Amino acid sequence: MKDLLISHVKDVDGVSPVILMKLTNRDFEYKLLDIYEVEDYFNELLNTDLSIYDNIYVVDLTVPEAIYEKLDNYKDKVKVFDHHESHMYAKDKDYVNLDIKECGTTLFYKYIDSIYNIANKSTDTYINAVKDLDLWTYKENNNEYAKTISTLFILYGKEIYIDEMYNHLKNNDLTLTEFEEKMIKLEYDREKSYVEHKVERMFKLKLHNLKAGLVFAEKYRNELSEYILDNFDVDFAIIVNSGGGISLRSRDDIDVEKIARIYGGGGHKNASGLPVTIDMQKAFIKILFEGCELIEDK
Ligand SMILES: [Mn+2]
Repeated sequence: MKDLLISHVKDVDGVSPVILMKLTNRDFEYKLLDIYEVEDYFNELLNTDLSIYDNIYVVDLTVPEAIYEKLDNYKDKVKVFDHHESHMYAKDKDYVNLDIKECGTTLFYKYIDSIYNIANKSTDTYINAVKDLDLWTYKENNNEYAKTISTLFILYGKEIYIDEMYNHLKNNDLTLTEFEEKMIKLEYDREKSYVEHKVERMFKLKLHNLKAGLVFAEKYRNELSEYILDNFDVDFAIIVNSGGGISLRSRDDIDVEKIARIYGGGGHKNASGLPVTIDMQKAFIKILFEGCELIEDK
């Protein structure tokens, strides 16, 4: 028998549970999903034979309310671990572990370690870095290693990142290889020039009585946000990746989760996001090419 892990595809907090599962030596499958895929995936999954799984773990994803109606039938094998405010409606279910002060990976780690004893010095350091990265507290906590894993994730992509980090953790040795050191150095240089270039075209706007600095960018949303918050008189930063999503970042008491919610998103007080929907992209195309006609068949 095997386990099934379903987690978030987008970031280090979403993929790290895969690494933790590997450390247990259990036979398992995993599926990494983007937010907009969750509902369809579960509807399909719940129509298949789930008796092949001992355990089904869902991490760092908000499960839609309608899905819970069906998921309740499998509560002996399903466990959910999440930290999104938008998920709080499920907090009373005994197979759901929600805590907005943690991240998906830390919640899952505590549970998995209590059964399989995977903890060592490196896993503890690693898990803390994931949390500081995901909750955007690495700067105030001076957690350099959080920045390192963020860069490695960008450089390796998710599959290689999972393998490489698994090796580091299994060997209880987080020392970077010479190759990693070199790549990270190159990446920092590239990041610096990217950020400086992008903020040259920052837009400043007033939104719900707060001032925001907005840039269009495909990557380095955290680094760009930091730069904007450090160097401009704004309350929060908005990074628009028109092919992906919109990230909102703030510090201290500025609550961007509230703002994200108004526009159909969610997340955490200092780090939230909202989707760029297909309808928004269509509207954008129509602004770019006035008078064009969108053809629905590809
Ligand atoms: Mn997360």
